[in-house]
Amino acid sequence: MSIRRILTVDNAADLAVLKQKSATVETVTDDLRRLMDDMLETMYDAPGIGLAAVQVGEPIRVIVMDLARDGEEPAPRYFVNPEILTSSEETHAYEEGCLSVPDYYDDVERPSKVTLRYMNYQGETVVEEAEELYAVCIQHEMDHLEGVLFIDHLSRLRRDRAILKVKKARRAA
Ligand code: K1U
Ligand code: ZN
Repeated sequence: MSIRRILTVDNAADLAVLKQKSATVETVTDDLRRLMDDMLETMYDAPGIGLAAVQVGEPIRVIVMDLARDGEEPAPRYFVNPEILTSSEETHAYEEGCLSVPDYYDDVERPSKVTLRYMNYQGETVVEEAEELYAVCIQHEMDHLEGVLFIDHLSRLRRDRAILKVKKARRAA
């Protein structure tokens, strides 16, 4: 397993990749499982609670996630070709972050509950409901598969301010 570099919005070449729409995966192979293992290790190292393959430069429809809290057993989840089947009318605002927009957090409003279908690590099809942080995180990660960042849900002013903040932090580092 290896830790991959996470693409960030302050780098023009990285941003061009992050804005790409990710391609559908044909089958869950050992190569794909190796990528998912690397993604999980990269996410734990960051640290974060979710990661889309495009964030490590692989624009394919794959996501990893672990919502276990400090002190709980790790609970890795793997999503291949996830689709949202239903979304609740009810919405909820949550202060989101993104490893591709380091150290910037802002409120995004999304449906509170979604039903999703995906293939897991074994390539089995799963249909399940997501709510609370799981619903927030899967919608955030699925936006990545469409080339959408959480800051794209903000006003132009707040989005530009976020990118400027990341660029300034990078220059100061
Ligand atoms: O970049 C990403 O897509 C990962 C992102 C996921 C996410 C967080 C919050 C709301 C929606 C989606 C992150 O993991 S940002 C870092 C973070 O939230 C976190 C880091 C350490 C401990 C706990 C949370
Ligand atoms: Zn993100």
